Amino acid sequence: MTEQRKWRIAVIPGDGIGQEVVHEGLRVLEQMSETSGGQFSFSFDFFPWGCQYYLENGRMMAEDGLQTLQGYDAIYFGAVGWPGVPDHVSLWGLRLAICQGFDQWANTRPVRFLPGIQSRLNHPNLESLDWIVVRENSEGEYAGLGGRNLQGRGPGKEVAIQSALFTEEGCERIIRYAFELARTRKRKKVTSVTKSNAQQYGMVLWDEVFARVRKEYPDVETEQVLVDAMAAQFVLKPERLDVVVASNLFADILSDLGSALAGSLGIAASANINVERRYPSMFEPVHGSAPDIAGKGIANPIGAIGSAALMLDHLGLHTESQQLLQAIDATTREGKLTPDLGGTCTTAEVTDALLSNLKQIQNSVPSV
Ligand code: GGG
Repeated sequence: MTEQRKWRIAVIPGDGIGQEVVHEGLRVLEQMSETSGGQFSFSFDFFPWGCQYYLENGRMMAEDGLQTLQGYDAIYFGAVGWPGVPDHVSLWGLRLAICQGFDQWANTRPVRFLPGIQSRLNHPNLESLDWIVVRENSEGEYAGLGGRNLQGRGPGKEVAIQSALFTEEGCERIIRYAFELARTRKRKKVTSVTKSNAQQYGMVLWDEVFARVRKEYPDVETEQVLVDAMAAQFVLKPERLDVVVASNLFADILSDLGSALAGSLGIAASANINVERRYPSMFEPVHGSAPDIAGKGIANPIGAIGSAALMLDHLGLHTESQQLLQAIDATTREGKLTPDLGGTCTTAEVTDALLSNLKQIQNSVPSV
């Protein structure tokens, strides 16, 4: 464990089911701190930012929001987006403002096939599947470069340009991150995903950087695949996957596919990392605010709780992070599932079961 024992966490539940699942993640973190016997603790400060805040204040977060968040050890985030506020306004005003403002350039999204969950894949060895999507999180198609013009020419004449930004530095740091991550894993393989046959500037640059960096990692197997073929590989040859690195947009889409194949978007966790630790990193479930089920008490808390496990790992609580992942596995294994996974449990019932599994796991570990 690291020296630091008390962490200040900024909590932004955001919109819709973000509120519900973050509440569950906090229950887990609170129990962990209580059962640590004073070894570590968290203090949580809540920020009411999101679409309701926008409707009341004309902005998604406080004007000095980034300055305020800067002082925290980590950010625990729910979801953003709600009918009545255009999606691009809510996304850019909150999630992207934080990810880009804090240069959280590495977005890791593990795809885990959990026991007791019916996968959409017909695969003989589902529990052996385990891959992680590494999303470039600072530029690419999300650079926000472009504009709309020529409205003055009259109806039907408008033009919109949306440019993707690929910098050599941006490509290199995320590709290197993927290689370093692969080195910590059993399979030690990095698959780089682009569409460089069609995107002949930015993605060719990405491919060239990948070809250069891979030479420094002769111990890591590599593969370069076009995004369309990669989508097929997710479904048809998932055992070939280990670390999959891709641009902002491609990795977003592929990671949704991965978690849907694993059973539901509700189980997918993610970490937005400022690798240099100049700024706080942010941990959030991959899923959005899900207005269709918000307020019903049936949202799946596993994505948010898994994100809390990623946060623990980032803070140096590696054993606790592993224990939490084991508790997630134990809970799905015993069939404590929300309706998105074919179960009948409420959000709170899944967390109740998980908290009790976590206690058992912690008690079975001899203390040192
Ligand atoms: N917790 C993730 C979240 O709220 N996502 C909302 C969303 O629409 N994200 C799109 C993106 O970040 O690419």
